Amino acid sequence: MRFLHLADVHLDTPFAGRSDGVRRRLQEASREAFRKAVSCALAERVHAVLLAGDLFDGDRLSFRTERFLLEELARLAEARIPVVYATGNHDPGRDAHRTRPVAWPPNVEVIGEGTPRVVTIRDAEGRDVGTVTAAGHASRRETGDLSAAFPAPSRDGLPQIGLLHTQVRESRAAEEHEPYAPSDLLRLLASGHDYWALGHVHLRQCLAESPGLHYPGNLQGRTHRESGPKGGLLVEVRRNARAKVEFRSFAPVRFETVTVRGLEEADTLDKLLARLEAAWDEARRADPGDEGTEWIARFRVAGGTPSWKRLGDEEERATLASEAIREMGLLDAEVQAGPLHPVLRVEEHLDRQDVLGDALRLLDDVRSGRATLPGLHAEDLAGLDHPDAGDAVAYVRSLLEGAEGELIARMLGQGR
Ligand SMILES: [Mn+2]
Repeated sequence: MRFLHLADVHLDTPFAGRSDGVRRRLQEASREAFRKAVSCALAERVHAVLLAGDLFDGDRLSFRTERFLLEELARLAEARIPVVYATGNHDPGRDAHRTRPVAWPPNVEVIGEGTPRVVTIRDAEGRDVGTVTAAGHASRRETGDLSAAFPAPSRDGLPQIGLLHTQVRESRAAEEHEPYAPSDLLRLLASGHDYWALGHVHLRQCLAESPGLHYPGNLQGRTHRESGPKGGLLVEVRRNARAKVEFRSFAPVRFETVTVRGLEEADTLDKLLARLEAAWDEARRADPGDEGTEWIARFRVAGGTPSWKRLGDEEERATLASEAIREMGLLDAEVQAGPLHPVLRVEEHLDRQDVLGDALRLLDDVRSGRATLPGLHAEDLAGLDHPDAGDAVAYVRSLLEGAEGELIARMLGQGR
């Protein structure tokens, strides 16, 4: 059986806090990503499209999205491609469907209750090609393990797929999401299904290959925490065999963050802009995106610079960001201040016989590994639970990056 696995489309996300133009573009981008997914399903002649919850962001459904959704689902109906949609915590079957009626076409199977339902998938000629077992969230706060009620797969030789919006406890970035309908990796692995089409965690990831346990991630990134290409998974699965899983990028807008250093010479707006552009171009050379990708950039400026005071000012950063949008053809941008300080020569202060000299030498010792970090307990370090933080010592070293400049600036009264 071949199918397209999508999750967390979040149609009609409000994108509050952005300008009208950007907000409208982002709302359209979610629809556009879904349209591309439907086109992919048609072009690849899949047997089914599986939606693993959070198709909608909230109760409200805009007229535009209602029309759009029915048109896209009709394209699939015309090609006789069934859609199985299991609801999530943002679009629970009992609590949200009352407030948000949709005239679902007959090719769409909506599963909005926790009782698992078994759907037989047939190809365009009417032959059985696989079985999808799915359960949905009835309320906004499903706290039980919905996978526990899934029946053992039938023994008919057809591929068996589980479809569920769930927080698998062992998944990466799970902590960014509410622990609704939590499930255990081991239970899913032992369930006898060939593939679990999961939704809820917005970070695309493979939890297991055989049986396949996959989160496709959300269809269109919504914040800077959701970077990288976004889309769906094209899956081919046979009974008792390893599934073939291929990522397809559908999101027209991407969120990316770059850190900009080397600002020692940047004493004018144009020089700063040139540094932003150079850092951005370098990042895009490594990861150019799809043709026509639109970008929302976050520039994190850090280190020693003659512009450090201006960059500390929110209004100045907003001006720099709007210049970057214009110059670099970005959809949107923001400039964030990292640790900024005046341009200083650290070496000139290293031999001081005072607390500043001591502190600088200590920093140097920590960085070079000469000083151990005694009594460093992971639980005392805020932020260490971040997935990229690494071990405690590496984490502290990363925090101390550029600290000398800030220390000198503050202790010699040149700080803010
Ligand atoms: Mn979601």
